Amino acid sequence: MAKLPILTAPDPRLKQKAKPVERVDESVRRLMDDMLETMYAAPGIGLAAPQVGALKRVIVVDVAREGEEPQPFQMANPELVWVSDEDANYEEGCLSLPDHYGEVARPAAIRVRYLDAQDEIRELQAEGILATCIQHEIDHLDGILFVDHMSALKRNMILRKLLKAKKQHALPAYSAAAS
Ligand code: GNR
Ligand code: NI
Repeated sequence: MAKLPILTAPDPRLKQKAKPVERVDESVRRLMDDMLETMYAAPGIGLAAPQVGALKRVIVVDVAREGEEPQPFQMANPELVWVSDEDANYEEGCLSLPDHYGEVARPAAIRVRYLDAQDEIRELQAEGILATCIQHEIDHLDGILFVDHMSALKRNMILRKLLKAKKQHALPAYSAAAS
């Protein structure tokens, strides 16, 4: 397995729509395994393939807490086949928006259909943080970040800060000379 670099916003690759996987073959399984390793190392509770620069509809999730039995899910082509009328609010974070958090309302319970690592069709009913995390990851496959669910004011504030941090990181000599 290999730990992969995680893209941070703003990055055009995080705004693109990912392509469905035709079949979960050895290369998709390797991507799923690398993504789980990357997610655990971050650490995070979910990761979508576009966050590691792969524009494929693949996500991994594990919302088990430290000390609990791990509960990893590896999903290709995840699709919501049912969502509850009731919404739930969670304070969300994202490995591609480091150090920024915001409250997002999403359906409280979902049913997701997907291909597992063995290329078998499965369905999972989820609620709580698992339901929120799966929806957050499916959003990534459509180029949507959690800040896109917030007001333009909050979104732009966060994105401006990330852009500034990125410029300072990329051009330390220039920034120092310019300031
Ligand atoms: O690690 C993560 N935590 C999190 C918390 C609340 C709602 C969603 C998430 S997912 C995030 C990892 C990530 O960026 N996945 O795309
Ligand atoms: Ni995210």
